[in-house]
Amino acid sequence: MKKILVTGALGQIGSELVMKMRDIYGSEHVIASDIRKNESELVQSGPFEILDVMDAKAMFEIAKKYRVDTIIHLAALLSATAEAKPLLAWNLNMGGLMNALEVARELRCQFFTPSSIGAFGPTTPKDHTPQDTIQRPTTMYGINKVSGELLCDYYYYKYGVDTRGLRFPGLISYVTPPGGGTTDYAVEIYYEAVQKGRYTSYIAKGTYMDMMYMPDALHAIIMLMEADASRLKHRNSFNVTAMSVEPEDIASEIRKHIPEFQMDYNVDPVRQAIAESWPNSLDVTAAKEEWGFKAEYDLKKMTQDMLAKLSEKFS
Ligand code: AKB
Repeated sequence: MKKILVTGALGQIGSELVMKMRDIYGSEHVIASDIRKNESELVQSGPFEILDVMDAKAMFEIAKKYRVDTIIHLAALLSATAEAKPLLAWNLNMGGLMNALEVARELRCQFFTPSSIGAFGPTTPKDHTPQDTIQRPTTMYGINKVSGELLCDYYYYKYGVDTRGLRFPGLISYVTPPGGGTTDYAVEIYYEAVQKGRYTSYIAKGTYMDMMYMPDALHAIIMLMEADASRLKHRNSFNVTAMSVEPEDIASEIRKHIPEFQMDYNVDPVRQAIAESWPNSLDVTAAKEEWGFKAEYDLKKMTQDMLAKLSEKFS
């Protein structure tokens, strides 16, 4: 049975991934860690350690103490925050990743860290963006993600560390809101539709970006980590997505359930520029062929579920 250390466990992905992995592998087999602690079920339901990923020694000690054989490294700043604090982003996103890879190398752990659609840039083909293509991002976050992909491949080729990764699109969930991302609007729109019946979008009408519902993202991480290594031609990182949407697409889908829902725009130039530098839609052929990626939720199914779950949450 795997013994897994998750960094950034209280974040948007970690807070759901830890619970799902505890169901699959057993509570004692999934060690959650984050720079802070809270009163959530995650902290109560299994091992939890306070860990600043910049502290290499502390990370090594925790991994050794629990004899982990898998590291899921999630602690990182998202795109808009990274753009506002580029130096901190470089230090945390790259320093944390390097520390985690070193622990994986020393303790012979399997390794996962997410990349992003942010790893692409304005010179990348925008539609059906291929798996292997131009990656010249113009954001600090994107530079971190491309460097991270290369670094993870380097640890695989040079040291034989079993590194695997996914290029995530915007992830939508009703459990833990994201913070500081460019695609966050696609989560906020559902919260505000349910709570206020209206939303002001900071991303302009007609701006397409890829999105995916959290259950599909969690399933994809687990499938990739369980995939037969001999089938993997790529490692870091696989394109994955479930839908390519713009704000009006989400608004129209919401109106099928909340007909009075209204949306207007107050475009944020910083996040709009980031969005425009990213692809409209990714090609996921490599993920399908090499480890059977499949998303269950399209915009319609995701909207039904998001609105039902949020209505329950705020009733
Ligand atoms: C962000 O918007 O920064 C993230 C991402 C697409 O990587 N959600």
